[in-house]
Amino acid sequence: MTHPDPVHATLDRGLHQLAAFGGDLAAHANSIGTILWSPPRVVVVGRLKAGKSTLVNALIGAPVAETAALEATNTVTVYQDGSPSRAEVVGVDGRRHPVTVGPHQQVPLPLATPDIAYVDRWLPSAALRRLTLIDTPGLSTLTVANDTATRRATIDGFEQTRSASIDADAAVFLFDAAPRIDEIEFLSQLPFTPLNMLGVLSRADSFGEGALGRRDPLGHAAEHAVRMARQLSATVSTVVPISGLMAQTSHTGMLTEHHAAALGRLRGMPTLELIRTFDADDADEVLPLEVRIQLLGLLGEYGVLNGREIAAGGAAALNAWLTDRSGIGGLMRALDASTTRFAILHRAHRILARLDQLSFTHPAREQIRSLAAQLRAAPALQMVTVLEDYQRMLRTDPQASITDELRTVLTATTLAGRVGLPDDAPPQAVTAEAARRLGMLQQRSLATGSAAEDAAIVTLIRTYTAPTVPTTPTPPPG
Ligand SMILES: Nc1nc2c(ncn2[C@@H]2O[C@H](COP(=O)(O)OP(=O)(O)OP(=O)(O)O)[C@@H](O)[C@H]2O)c(=O)[nH]1
Ligand SMILES: [Mg+2]
Repeated sequence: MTHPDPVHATLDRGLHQLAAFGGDLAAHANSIGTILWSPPRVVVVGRLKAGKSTLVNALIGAPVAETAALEATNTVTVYQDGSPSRAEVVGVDGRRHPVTVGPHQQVPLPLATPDIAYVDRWLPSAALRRLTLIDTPGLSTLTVANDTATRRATIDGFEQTRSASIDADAAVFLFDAAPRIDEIEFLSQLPFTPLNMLGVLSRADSFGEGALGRRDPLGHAAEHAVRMARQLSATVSTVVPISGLMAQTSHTGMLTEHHAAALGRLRGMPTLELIRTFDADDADEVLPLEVRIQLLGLLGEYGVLNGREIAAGGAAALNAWLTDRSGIGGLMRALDASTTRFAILHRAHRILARLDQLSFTHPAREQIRSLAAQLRAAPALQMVTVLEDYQRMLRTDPQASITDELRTVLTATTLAGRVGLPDDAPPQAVTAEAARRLGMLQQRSLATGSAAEDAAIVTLIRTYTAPTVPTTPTPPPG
């Protein structure tokens, strides 16, 4: 398989070389190759009941993840494209237990939840061909067991116990109120950077005073998301306001003509009378109780209150309105941007780490080590080293100017941007600025504060002296 993206192509060539060393290295190359050629893996994390599973369903386009007001998700589940619909329950001991499960069934668990690392779930889905989605139990100090499952799969499992790790390339962090200190602390332990971690302000349809309040909750949430993005800029790239509920309803085919007709019948009813109707035990002549419950479950208060006019135009119109209001389009765009640009660098980092690991344990260590070094030196993978330095600096000194400088280099799409100048700056100005930055770095290298900073300075000096033109990777085949 060939790929136009230079990062993919370079790694692919490297893995072919690894396979050519012979013996069991062909099998290793194959197993590492699956990391390279599978769709980006996005993990959804956040507080208990923040709406994670609902959002996962919306993104998959099918109601596969259990969502409920009372029941909590209790296993980490990896949703990926594949036929037939099936699952494998992976124990914390690394053993896999295959189970059969229909497309709309819950996965039967052959182990007690504390013994489960995660569940691999396959189902045929076009959406999952582009993106593997990982649902996690909510973070909460009240449900220690579930919380542990998420932490184990996302943090502890990461480099040490590969069998128990979910290996995500990007993360979506969901919150419906200001994140707490312990949540921010959890995020800082995840192996992600603000470049591949996206914030979602969930339940936007009930934000603030909610649907019946004085302000439109969606507008209010959008404003708040801008503030949160500024506040959390050391953690997430952006904050997108979302109504997962409206997105789920409009993206999973749950909404029928019957629902639209029922809602359309309430058009023109004054708000107070509408509230009374939904609260009353004896309003069956207006709408039967079960229909009212269904409508609230599908649309939420906001959708019921504001979707009535549109509903009179039929289910397709109501569905389009829900999609538009839900904010899911904005989230998909942000996800695409972060997975195409930064998840691939993150993935390249994981592949090089696998090679490093292999070089410690394998008899052909010399050959593997020199292959890894050769790959790290390849121009297409120059940014992987910058990313690794950025990750280390985020852990040791997130406020340092070097950390900022690394981020500038990573996010730039032009040579001018890399040295912090506007993209259209003239070449002489770019050269002069690179020289100035080199001088500063050489000064700093005389008195650095940490090993991470030492390494970062070496990388930055290399970046400014032998710049390769930044490329915008194309998305993996889907
Ligand atoms: N109004 C409204 N309700 C939502 C939204 N998203 C989820 N809910 C409701 O909130 C409840 C919990 O949703 P889930 O998706 O199960 O939340 P979760 O984060 O997966 O919960 P845990 O897995 O238990 O941590 C359900 O009753 C959902 O219908 C939303 O955007 N708006
Ligand atoms: Mg859940």
